Amino acid sequence: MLKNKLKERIREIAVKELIDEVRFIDADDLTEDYVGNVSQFKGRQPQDIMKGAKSVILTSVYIGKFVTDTNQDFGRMSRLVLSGYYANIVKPLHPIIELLKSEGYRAEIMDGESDDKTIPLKGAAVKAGLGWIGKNSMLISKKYGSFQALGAIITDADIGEYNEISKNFCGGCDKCIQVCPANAIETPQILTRPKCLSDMFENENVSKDEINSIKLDNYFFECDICQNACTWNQAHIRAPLDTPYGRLYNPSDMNKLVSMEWLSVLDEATYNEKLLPIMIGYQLPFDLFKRNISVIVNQSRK
Ligand code: B12
Repeated sequence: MLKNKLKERIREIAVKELIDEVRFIDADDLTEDYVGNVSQFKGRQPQDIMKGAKSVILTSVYIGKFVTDTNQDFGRMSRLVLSGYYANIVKPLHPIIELLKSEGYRAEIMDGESDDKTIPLKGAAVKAGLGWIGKNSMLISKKYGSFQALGAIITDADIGEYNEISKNFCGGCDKCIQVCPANAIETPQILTRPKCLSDMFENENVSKDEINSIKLDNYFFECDICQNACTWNQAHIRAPLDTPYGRLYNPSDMNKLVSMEWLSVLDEATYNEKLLPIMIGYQLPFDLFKRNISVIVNQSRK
Protein backbone atom coordinates (compact mmCIF):
# COMPACT_ATOMS: atom_id res chain seq x y z
CA MET A 1 0.00 0.00 0.00
CA LEU A 2 1.34 3.44 -0.86
CA LYS A 3 2.47 5.57 2.12
CA ASN A 4 -0.21 8.24 1.73
CA LYS A 5 -2.90 5.58 1.36
CA LEU A 6 -1.58 3.85 4.48
CA LYS A 7 -1.65 7.09 6.50
CA GLU A 8 -5.16 7.80 5.24
CA ARG A 9 -6.28 4.31 6.37
CA ILE A 10 -4.67 4.91 9.79
CA ARG A 11 -6.50 8.23 10.16
CA GLU A 12 -9.81 6.55 9.25
CA ILE A 13 -9.25 3.87 11.91
CA ALA A 14 -8.36 6.55 14.47
CA VAL A 15 -11.67 8.33 13.91
CA LYS A 16 -13.51 5.04 14.39
CA GLU A 17 -11.55 4.42 17.62
CA LEU A 18 -12.56 7.88 18.99
CA ILE A 19 -8.98 9.21 18.81
CA ASP A 20 -8.84 13.01 18.43
CA GLU A 21 -5.34 13.55 17.00
CA VAL A 22 -2.96 11.37 14.90
CA ARG A 23 0.49 12.55 13.86
CA PHE A 24 3.41 10.83 12.11
CA ILE A 25 7.07 11.59 13.04
CA ASP A 26 10.38 9.94 12.11
CA ALA A 27 12.02 7.53 14.57
CA ASP A 28 15.25 9.45 15.06
CA ASP A 29 16.40 10.11 18.64
CA LEU A 30 14.28 12.65 20.53
CA THR A 31 16.64 15.57 21.04
CA GLU A 32 16.80 18.16 23.86
CA ASP A 33 14.51 20.43 21.87
CA TYR A 34 11.78 17.96 22.69
CA VAL A 35 12.80 16.30 25.95
CA GLY A 36 15.19 18.65 27.68
CA ASN A 37 17.89 16.58 29.36
CA VAL A 38 18.27 13.64 26.89
CA SER A 39 20.31 11.53 29.32
CA GLN A 40 17.05 10.89 31.26
CA PHE A 41 15.87 8.76 28.35
CA LYS A 42 18.84 6.47 27.85
CA GLY A 43 17.45 3.20 26.47
CA ARG A 44 14.03 4.80 25.79
CA GLN A 45 14.68 6.28 22.35
CA PRO A 46 12.67 4.87 19.39
CA GLN A 47 15.66 2.89 18.08
CA ASP A 48 16.17 1.38 21.55
CA ILE A 49 12.59 0.13 21.56
CA MET A 50 12.66 -1.16 17.94
CA LYS A 51 15.93 -1.45 16.01
CA GLY A 52 15.39 -0.27 12.44
CA ALA A 53 12.23 1.67 13.34
CA LYS A 54 11.36 4.31 10.73
CA SER A 55 8.38 6.12 12.25
CA VAL A 56 6.41 6.89 15.38
CA ILE A 57 2.63 7.33 15.18
CA LEU A 58 1.51 9.73 17.94
CA THR A 59 -2.11 9.75 19.07
CA SER A 60 -4.01 11.81 21.62
CA VAL A 61 -7.48 11.70 23.17
CA TYR A 62 -9.07 14.73 24.86
CA ILE A 63 -9.93 13.96 28.50
CA GLY A 64 -11.24 17.34 29.66
CA LYS A 65 -14.72 15.95 30.33
CA PHE A 66 -13.61 13.22 32.74
CA VAL A 67 -14.36 14.92 36.05
CA THR A 68 -16.59 14.34 39.06
CA ASP A 69 -18.25 16.78 41.47
CA THR A 70 -15.68 19.11 43.04
CA ASN A 71 -17.43 19.87 46.33
CA GLN A 72 -16.23 18.45 49.65
CA ASP A 73 -18.78 15.62 49.66
CA PHE A 74 -16.90 13.83 46.88
CA GLY A 75 -13.49 12.20 46.63
CA ARG A 76 -11.52 12.91 43.46
CA MET A 77 -9.42 10.95 40.97
CA SER A 78 -7.55 12.44 38.01
CA ARG A 79 -9.06 12.94 34.57
CA LEU A 80 -6.44 10.47 33.29
CA VAL A 81 -7.65 7.70 35.63
CA LEU A 82 -11.34 8.42 34.90
CA SER A 83 -10.58 8.35 31.15
CA GLY A 84 -9.16 4.83 31.39
CA TYR A 85 -5.87 5.89 29.77
CA TYR A 86 -3.67 5.82 32.88
CA ALA A 87 -1.29 3.43 31.12
CA ASN A 88 -1.43 5.28 27.81
CA ILE A 89 -3.78 4.86 24.89
CA VAL A 90 -3.45 1.14 24.08
CA LYS A 91 -6.67 -0.69 23.13
CA PRO A 92 -7.79 1.78 20.40
CA LEU A 93 -4.40 1.31 18.69
CA HIS A 94 -4.75 -2.44 18.13
CA PRO A 95 -6.61 -2.09 14.77
CA ILE A 96 -3.76 0.13 13.52
CA ILE A 97 -1.23 -2.50 14.59
CA GLU A 98 -3.21 -5.16 12.69
CA LEU A 99 -3.26 -2.98 9.54
CA LEU A 100 0.51 -2.33 9.69
CA LYS A 101 1.28 -6.02 10.29
CA SER A 102 -1.07 -7.05 7.44
CA GLU A 103 1.06 -4.80 5.21
CA GLY A 104 4.19 -6.65 6.36
CA TYR A 105 5.48 -4.01 8.79
CA ARG A 106 6.67 -4.41 12.37
CA ALA A 107 4.65 -2.32 14.81
CA GLU A 108 4.59 -1.96 18.62
CA ILE A 109 2.32 -0.02 21.00
CA MET A 110 3.93 2.05 23.80
CA ASP A 111 2.06 0.24 26.55
CA GLY A 112 2.37 2.06 29.90
CA GLU A 113 2.23 -1.24 31.74
CA SER A 114 6.03 -1.14 31.34
CA ASP A 115 7.22 2.48 31.43
CA ASP A 116 10.85 1.65 30.72
CA LYS A 117 9.83 0.12 27.42
CA THR A 118 8.13 3.30 26.29
CA ILE A 119 9.49 6.44 24.68
CA PRO A 120 8.84 9.77 26.49
CA LEU A 121 5.41 10.45 25.01
CA LYS A 122 5.28 14.15 25.92
CA GLY A 123 8.58 14.82 24.20
CA ALA A 124 7.47 12.87 21.11
CA ALA A 125 4.18 14.77 21.16
CA VAL A 126 6.11 18.07 21.11
CA LYS A 127 7.96 16.82 18.00
CA ALA A 128 4.60 15.86 16.50
CA GLY A 129 3.36 19.43 16.92
CA LEU A 130 0.75 18.50 19.56
CA GLY A 131 1.84 21.20 22.02
CA TRP A 132 4.61 22.50 24.26
CA ILE A 133 6.02 21.36 27.64
CA GLY A 134 4.43 23.57 30.29
CA LYS A 135 6.04 24.60 33.57
CA ASN A 136 4.27 21.69 35.28
CA SER A 137 6.20 19.44 32.81
CA MET A 138 2.98 18.48 31.07
CA LEU A 139 2.17 18.70 27.35
CA ILE A 140 -0.12 21.70 26.85
CA SER A 141 -1.79 22.98 23.68
CA LYS A 142 -4.00 25.98 22.85
CA LYS A 143 -6.73 23.58 21.60
CA TYR A 144 -6.83 21.06 24.47
CA GLY A 145 -4.99 22.71 27.35
CA SER A 146 -3.17 19.87 29.20
CA PHE A 147 -6.13 17.51 28.81
CA GLN A 148 -4.59 15.21 26.20
CA ALA A 149 -3.97 11.55 27.05
CA LEU A 150 -1.23 10.20 24.81
CA GLY A 151 -0.43 6.95 23.04
CA ALA A 152 2.05 5.87 20.35
CA ILE A 153 3.07 3.12 17.95
CA ILE A 154 6.63 2.51 16.77
CA THR A 155 6.93 0.92 13.32
CA ASP A 156 9.37 0.25 10.48
CA ALA A 157 6.86 1.67 8.00
CA ASP A 158 8.53 4.82 6.67
CA ILE A 159 5.59 7.24 7.08
CA GLY A 160 7.12 10.05 9.20
CA GLU A 161 6.41 13.65 8.17
CA TYR A 162 7.35 17.18 9.32
CA ASN A 163 5.07 18.75 11.92
CA GLU A 164 5.24 22.41 12.86
CA ILE A 165 6.52 22.69 16.44
CA SER A 166 4.40 24.74 18.86
CA LYS A 167 5.83 27.82 20.58
CA ASN A 168 5.79 27.70 24.40
CA PHE A 169 2.85 29.86 25.53
CA CYS A 170 3.39 29.67 29.32
CA GLY A 171 5.09 33.09 29.30
CA GLY A 172 5.30 34.65 32.78
CA CYS A 173 2.47 32.52 34.21
CA ASP A 174 3.50 30.09 36.99
CA LYS A 175 0.12 29.29 38.56
CA CYS A 176 0.90 25.55 38.48
CA ILE A 177 4.08 26.06 40.49
CA GLN A 178 2.33 28.36 42.98
CA VAL A 179 -0.72 26.16 43.53
CA CYS A 180 0.99 22.75 43.90
CA PRO A 181 0.33 21.89 47.59
CA ALA A 182 3.38 19.60 47.62
CA ASN A 183 5.81 22.04 45.92
CA ALA A 184 6.58 19.26 43.47
CA ILE A 185 7.54 21.64 40.65
CA GLU A 186 10.82 23.00 41.99
CA THR A 187 12.14 23.78 38.48
CA PRO A 188 9.89 24.89 35.61
CA GLN A 189 9.20 21.96 33.19
CA ILE A 190 10.71 19.42 35.58
CA LEU A 191 8.61 17.49 38.08
CA THR A 192 10.21 16.39 41.37
CA ARG A 193 8.58 12.99 41.14
CA PRO A 194 8.76 11.82 44.80
CA LYS A 195 7.03 15.05 45.92
CA CYS A 196 4.15 14.76 43.37
CA LEU A 197 0.91 13.58 45.01
CA SER A 198 0.34 11.29 42.03
CA ASP A 199 3.49 9.42 43.04
CA MET A 200 2.89 9.64 46.80
CA PHE A 201 -0.65 8.22 46.57
CA GLU A 202 0.80 5.04 45.01
CA ASN A 203 3.84 4.77 47.27
CA GLU A 204 3.37 2.41 50.23
CA ASN A 205 6.53 3.80 51.86
CA VAL A 206 4.94 7.23 52.29
CA SER A 207 3.33 7.67 55.72
CA LYS A 208 -0.18 8.94 56.39
CA ASP A 209 1.35 11.90 58.24
CA GLU A 210 3.47 12.86 55.23
CA ILE A 211 0.34 12.89 53.05
CA ASN A 212 -1.64 14.65 55.75
CA SER A 213 0.87 17.52 55.65
CA ILE A 214 -0.37 18.30 52.12
CA LYS A 215 -3.80 19.80 51.35
CA LEU A 216 -5.30 17.13 49.09
CA ASP A 217 -8.35 19.01 47.80
CA ASN A 218 -10.11 15.62 48.11
CA TYR A 219 -7.84 13.83 45.60
CA PHE A 220 -7.08 10.22 46.64
CA PHE A 221 -5.79 8.70 43.36
CA GLU A 222 -3.62 10.89 41.15
CA CYS A 223 -4.00 14.69 41.34
CA ASP A 224 -5.08 17.44 38.89
CA ILE A 225 -4.47 20.46 41.18
CA CYS A 226 -1.74 22.01 38.97
CA GLN A 227 -3.88 21.46 35.88
CA ASN A 228 -7.01 22.91 37.53
CA ALA A 229 -5.07 26.17 38.01
CA CYS A 230 -3.50 26.24 34.54
CA THR A 231 -4.43 29.30 32.46
CA TRP A 232 -4.81 27.15 29.34
CA ASN A 233 -7.33 24.86 31.06
CA GLN A 234 -9.82 27.41 32.41
CA ALA A 235 -12.06 27.41 29.33
CA HIS A 236 -12.08 23.59 29.39
CA ILE A 237 -12.97 23.53 33.11
CA ARG A 238 -15.88 25.91 32.49
CA ALA A 239 -17.10 24.00 29.42
CA PRO A 240 -15.23 20.87 28.27
CA LEU A 241 -15.03 20.29 24.52
CA ASP A 242 -17.65 17.90 23.11
CA THR A 243 -15.57 15.06 21.66
CA PRO A 244 -16.56 11.50 20.58
CA TYR A 245 -14.75 9.73 23.44
CA GLY A 246 -16.05 12.26 25.99
CA ARG A 247 -19.63 11.48 24.94
CA LEU A 248 -19.21 7.99 26.44
CA TYR A 249 -18.67 9.47 29.92
CA ASN A 250 -21.53 10.02 32.36
CA PRO A 251 -20.34 12.17 35.33
CA SER A 252 -23.44 11.49 37.48
CA ASP A 253 -22.84 7.71 37.36
CA MET A 254 -19.24 8.30 38.43
CA ASN A 255 -20.29 10.72 41.20
CA LYS A 256 -22.21 7.89 42.87
CA LEU A 257 -18.93 5.94 43.15
CA VAL A 258 -16.92 8.75 44.77
CA SER A 259 -19.20 10.24 47.44
CA MET A 260 -17.12 10.62 50.60
CA GLU A 261 -19.98 9.23 52.68
CA TRP A 262 -19.58 5.95 50.71
CA LEU A 263 -15.80 5.98 50.21
CA SER A 264 -15.06 6.59 53.91
CA VAL A 265 -16.82 3.35 54.99
CA LEU A 266 -16.02 1.18 51.94
CA ASP A 267 -14.97 -2.43 52.68
CA GLU A 268 -12.36 -4.24 50.58
CA ALA A 269 -14.84 -6.55 48.83
CA THR A 270 -17.03 -3.67 47.62
CA TYR A 271 -13.90 -1.66 46.70
CA ASN A 272 -12.66 -4.56 44.55
CA GLU A 273 -16.09 -4.99 42.98
CA LYS A 274 -17.04 -1.35 42.31
CA LEU A 275 -13.93 0.85 42.16
CA LEU A 276 -11.03 -1.35 40.95
CA PRO A 277 -12.73 -1.98 37.55
CA ILE A 278 -12.51 1.77 36.81
CA MET A 279 -8.74 1.76 37.37
CA ILE A 280 -7.30 0.55 34.04
CA GLY A 281 -3.51 0.15 33.78
CA TYR A 282 -2.85 0.42 37.51
CA GLN A 283 -5.16 -0.54 40.38
CA LEU A 284 -4.63 1.38 43.63
CA PRO A 285 -4.26 -1.25 46.41
CA PHE A 286 -7.03 -1.14 49.06
CA ASP A 287 -4.66 -0.27 51.93
CA LEU A 288 -3.26 2.75 50.03
CA PHE A 289 -6.83 3.78 49.13
CA LYS A 290 -7.81 3.58 52.84
CA ARG A 291 -4.73 5.61 53.83
CA ASN A 292 -5.45 8.33 51.24
CA ILE A 293 -9.18 8.49 52.05
CA SER A 294 -8.53 8.66 55.82
CA VAL A 295 -6.42 11.78 55.22
CA ILE A 296 -9.29 13.42 53.33
CA VAL A 297 -11.68 12.56 56.21
CA ASN A 298 -9.15 14.00 58.65
CA GLN A 299 -8.66 17.20 56.61
CA SER A 300 -12.45 17.70 56.22
CA ARG A 301 -12.76 17.79 60.01
CA LYS A 302 -10.34 20.73 60.27
C1 B12 B 1 6.34 7.95 35.01
C2 B12 B 1 5.13 8.82 34.70
C3 B12 B 1 4.60 9.61 35.73
C4 B12 B 1 5.28 9.77 37.07
C5 B12 B 1 6.47 10.74 36.93
C6 B12 B 1 6.16 11.94 35.99
C7 B12 B 1 7.41 12.72 35.58
N1 B12 B 1 7.20 13.94 35.11
O1 B12 B 1 8.48 12.21 35.65
C8 B12 B 1 4.13 10.32 37.96
C9 B12 B 1 3.41 9.16 38.63
C10 B12 B 1 4.54 11.33 39.02
C11 B12 B 1 3.23 10.91 36.90
C12 B12 B 1 2.29 11.89 37.18
C13 B12 B 1 1.42 12.35 36.24
N2 B12 B 1 1.24 11.92 34.99
CO1 B12 B 1 2.38 10.65 34.17
N3 B12 B 1 3.48 9.54 33.20
C14 B12 B 1 4.56 8.86 33.40
C15 B12 B 1 5.09 8.11 32.16
C16 B12 B 1 4.70 6.66 32.26
C17 B12 B 1 6.61 8.25 31.92
C18 B12 B 1 7.06 9.75 32.06
C19 B12 B 1 8.56 9.82 32.15
O2 B12 B 1 9.27 9.30 31.30
N4 B12 B 1 9.03 10.47 33.22
C20 B12 B 1 10.45 10.70 33.39
C21 B12 B 1 10.71 12.20 33.12
C22 B12 B 1 12.16 12.57 33.19
O3 B12 B 1 10.29 12.36 31.81
P1 B12 B 1 9.22 13.46 31.38
O4 B12 B 1 8.35 13.95 32.45
O5 B12 B 1 8.58 12.96 30.15
O6 B12 B 1 10.28 14.60 31.04
C23 B12 B 1 9.90 15.71 30.42
C24 B12 B 1 10.42 16.89 31.07
O7 B12 B 1 11.69 16.59 31.50
C25 B12 B 1 10.34 17.85 29.98
N5 B12 B 1 11.40 18.79 29.93
C26 B12 B 1 12.18 19.10 30.93
N6 B12 B 1 12.96 20.11 30.58
C27 B12 B 1 12.66 20.43 29.31
C28 B12 B 1 13.16 21.42 28.46
C29 B12 B 1 12.65 21.50 27.18
C30 B12 B 1 13.18 22.54 26.25
C31 B12 B 1 11.65 20.65 26.78
C32 B12 B 1 11.10 20.76 25.40
C33 B12 B 1 11.16 19.66 27.63
C34 B12 B 1 11.66 19.57 28.90
O8 B12 B 1 10.30 17.20 28.81
C35 B12 B 1 10.50 15.85 29.08
C36 B12 B 1 9.84 15.13 27.94
O9 B12 B 1 8.64 14.70 28.03
C37 B12 B 1 4.33 8.88 31.01
C38 B12 B 1 4.05 8.04 29.74
C39 B12 B 1 5.29 8.12 28.82
N7 B12 B 1 5.70 6.98 28.36
O10 B12 B 1 5.85 9.18 28.58
C40 B12 B 1 3.05 9.30 31.71
C41 B12 B 1 2.41 10.73 31.33
C42 B12 B 1 3.54 11.70 31.12
N8 B12 B 1 1.67 11.12 32.50
C43 B12 B 1 0.63 11.75 32.17
C44 B12 B 1 -0.24 12.40 33.10
C45 B12 B 1 -1.56 12.96 32.58
C46 B12 B 1 0.13 12.49 34.44
C47 B12 B 1 -0.65 13.25 35.53
C48 B12 B 1 -1.29 14.56 35.12
C49 B12 B 1 -1.71 12.34 36.10
C50 B12 B 1 -2.40 12.99 37.30
N9 B12 B 1 -3.41 13.74 37.11
O11 B12 B 1 -1.97 12.79 38.37
C51 B12 B 1 0.49 13.50 36.54
C52 B12 B 1 1.22 14.80 36.10
C53 B12 B 1 2.10 15.38 36.96
C54 B12 B 1 2.96 16.39 36.19
N10 B12 B 1 2.77 17.64 36.54
O12 B12 B 1 3.71 16.01 35.31
C55 B12 B 1 0.44 11.85 30.68
C56 B12 B 1 0.81 13.29 30.21
C57 B12 B 1 -0.16 13.84 29.18
C58 B12 B 1 0.09 15.33 28.98
N11 B12 B 1 -0.89 16.02 28.43
O13 B12 B 1 1.14 15.87 29.36
C59 B12 B 1 1.34 10.74 30.16
C60 B12 B 1 1.95 10.99 28.78
C61 B12 B 1 0.52 9.43 30.15
C62 B12 B 1 -0.59 9.39 29.11
N12 B12 B 1 -1.09 8.27 28.87
O14 B12 B 1 -1.02 10.34 28.54
N13 B12 B 1 3.46 10.37 35.71
